[in-house]
Amino acid sequence: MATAAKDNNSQGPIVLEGQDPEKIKNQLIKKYPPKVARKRAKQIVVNKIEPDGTVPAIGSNVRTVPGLISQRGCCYAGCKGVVLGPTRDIINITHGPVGCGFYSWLTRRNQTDPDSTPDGHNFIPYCFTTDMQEEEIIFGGEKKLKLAIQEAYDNFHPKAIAVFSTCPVGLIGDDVHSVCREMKAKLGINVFGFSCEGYKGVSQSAGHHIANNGIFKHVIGTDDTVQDGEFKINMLGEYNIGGDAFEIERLLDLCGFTLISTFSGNSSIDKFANCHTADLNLIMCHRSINYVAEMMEKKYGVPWIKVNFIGAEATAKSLRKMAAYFEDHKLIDRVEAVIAAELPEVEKAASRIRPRTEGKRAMLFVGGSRAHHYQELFAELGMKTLSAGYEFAHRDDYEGRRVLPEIKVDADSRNIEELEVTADPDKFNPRKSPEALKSLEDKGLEFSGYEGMMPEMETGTLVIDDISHHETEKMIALFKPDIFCAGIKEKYVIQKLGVPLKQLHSYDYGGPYAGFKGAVNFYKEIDRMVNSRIWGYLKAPWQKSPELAARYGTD
Ligand code: CFM
Repeated sequence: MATAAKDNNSQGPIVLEGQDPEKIKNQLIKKYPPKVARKRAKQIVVNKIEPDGTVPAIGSNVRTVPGLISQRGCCYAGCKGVVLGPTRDIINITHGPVGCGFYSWLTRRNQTDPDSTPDGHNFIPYCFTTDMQEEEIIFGGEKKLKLAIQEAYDNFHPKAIAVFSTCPVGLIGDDVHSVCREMKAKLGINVFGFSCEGYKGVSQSAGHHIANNGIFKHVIGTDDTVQDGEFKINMLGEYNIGGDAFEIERLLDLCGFTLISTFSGNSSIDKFANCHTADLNLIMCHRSINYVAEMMEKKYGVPWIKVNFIGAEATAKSLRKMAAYFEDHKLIDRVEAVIAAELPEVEKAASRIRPRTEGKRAMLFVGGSRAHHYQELFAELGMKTLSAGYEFAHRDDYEGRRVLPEIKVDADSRNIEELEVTADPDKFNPRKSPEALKSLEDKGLEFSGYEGMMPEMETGTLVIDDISHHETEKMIALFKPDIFCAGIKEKYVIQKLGVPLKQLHSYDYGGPYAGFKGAVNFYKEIDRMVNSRIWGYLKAPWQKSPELAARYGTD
């Protein structure tokens, strides 16, 4: 299989394609006013792996400078769209003007399988909103919200209704939580609200935290039914974009794991309620859901490990880690058998495609996980990551969780509630003794750990947090990468510069890219994109050699 990018660190500092990365950094910020340049300089870092494995500190999770064109989204998007949106049987009502509901309607490609819940509920295709008008902005929107909850209940009889606040709701002071409590008592179903106004926090990351808190307070641990099955796990931070969760579920099933709940790809509310009965939490996207894992460990005693199902090697490694945790020989053998059966097809595809992709260069600027995870797939194709960054991740996602104690809490983060969580007097049940955990750790299984993106990138690469449009254009002009990974807002601007853009949020209608079958899909897609001749035809013929010449009559 391919060598992972981190092996190259042993070669010592590698300068960005013969160019001094510090000079590149200066070029990116040169045009900014001095104050802005100083701020951006903290968020643009030349990667350097020290002998002890540490990396430089990077500025992140701070406000975007007004006027810079950012890739970021808002707090409401992180709460309603990202974390709760993929659950098919909760009715998610946007309390706000119609635009917020409309523009968050079916724009994220989280898939779901309604046939796997008995009642077949699937509300994802609907858009529910209170459609606030001037009248509500002036006189308050609580009455309209009550009516909306009632109407949604009467029409659909869901198991749960969640309410998401948009900016004006916070500004006028509607108390969505008391409305939800009242309607919960009236209707006899779970109704809960989120104060996830768009302006809270500096990005959608704040919305993740608010969503994690809400789901922990209102749903997790409310159903103690013990399910049949062995090796019970939850998958946290897998949102089934392009069918990724389906491929992961296929593998888990083949290996013999019992998936209690996924947060929140292909999920239903009943699974969330019951997830505290699992014996291990797996974190796929650390940024969006680490709070749930931490809180579940404290309250119920479920340990967590970091996994990654993006990349064939990473998938095999994650399955092995999971099997090691349960210390069951039959499970370990079955996992090995699944890996042995699945890998040949992946290796065949990689060896066929790799000669065409070897040495090509990628740049990845995506939310809070994928800019890291997808470097694995590019490495498997022999491609090099020149530069990468997150839109909204925190220092621990860049530098590893070891820096958590150093992270200063600023006013924006203080704005987000930190739940006080303690062991549940009845339901706390440590799944392994401290000695058993220690002995697994001694064998190389790391608990509650994530080493972050930068330690896995080469020394000398550029790590750019919350990249601006200006910096993006500069990077393209300076390096003309073979592929740029970002989202729909960036796609056509960058393609007009002659560089193919792979959407790593929505996958451009493709996917799945997780697991073994997903890796093969990705290899084929990247081969098609980086080797297309279309990019060479970008200059119109008349731009290269004009056939007509003219003179002004007055000359
Ligand atoms: Fe996690 Fe995500 Fe991501 Fe994210 Fe997102 Fe997404 Fe993303 Mo778009 S939860 S941090 S808030 S992996 S929607 S599925 S692709 S920015 S890198």
